[in-house]
Amino acid sequence: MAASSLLQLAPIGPLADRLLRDNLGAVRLWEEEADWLARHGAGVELLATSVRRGCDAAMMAALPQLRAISSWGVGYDTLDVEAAHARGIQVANTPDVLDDCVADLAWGLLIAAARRISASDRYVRAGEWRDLGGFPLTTKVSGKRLGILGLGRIGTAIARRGQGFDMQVRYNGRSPKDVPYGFEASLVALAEWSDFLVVACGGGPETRHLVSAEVLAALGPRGILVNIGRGSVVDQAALIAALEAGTLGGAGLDVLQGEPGAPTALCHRDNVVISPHVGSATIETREAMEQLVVDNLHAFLREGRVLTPILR
Ligand code: 8YV
Repeated sequence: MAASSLLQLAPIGPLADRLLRDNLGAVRLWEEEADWLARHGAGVELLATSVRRGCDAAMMAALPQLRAISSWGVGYDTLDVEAAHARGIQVANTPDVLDDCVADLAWGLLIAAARRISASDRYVRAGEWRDLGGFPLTTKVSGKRLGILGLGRIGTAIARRGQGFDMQVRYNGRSPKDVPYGFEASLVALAEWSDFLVVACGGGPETRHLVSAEVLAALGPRGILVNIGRGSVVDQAALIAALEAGTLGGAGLDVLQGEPGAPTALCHRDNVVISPHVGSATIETREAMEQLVVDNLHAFLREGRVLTPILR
């Protein structure tokens, strides 16, 4: 393979960056001259990118010989998969290896929001435990009803953990699956039934604002929303309005519209817990994701097929 055949659009992580350069001769676009694409784009056959950097149709058009894209991250809302498939370009993401960590964080946020762990931690640190006495009562988690929007790999890992908390689990998604959890064809009906509604679907136009004002109203003043999918799935203005009106009980959010950063209207609320999009952000999982970016390219070079293709 010629050295210029593999193009890396942006840094991915220390392991992937090193292996892509040392073992696969990747050209790092961000270290090249501004006209590198125009001069060498025609020779690029393989592309490494990430869900953060993405790859749009314009980039693909600049790479007429492109055959495979290997992207870091399970999400593909920033990749034009349709444009790639229309040209027969295989696109790989990094599923499976992050399921456990994202599901763990969903549960962390769910419990933190219900039991107000962050608020009670602030209470202790501010000396209020000593000065004011006991913390206000919070909401029980075990034995409640768990609704999941998007029962893919991550949603399933969240559901499995729900059994350890003696929860009933139902879900909503594109279609019912052969699973031991009830399917609710309507998201409003699922929200009405749920004590906790966890968003575990991907982003993009298909899922934009699925969690609407109506869904939040159905979840209700004792209901808690958790989002570890994408900020775009939730109508954030409606979420803020519902929290302000007290028509929603609380929220645990790893992803937000307009991230990085969070609106003050969410930051100052004790019934909201926010983490900075860290679902997969553990040493072990990030390493596995980076390795899979590299393995997908090796598999394509060896067998003409990436290991974990996005099938649409
Ligand atoms: C990343 C993710 O943490 O894989 C994804 O799609 O959302 C996460 O694993 C995120 O993309 C970091 O920016």
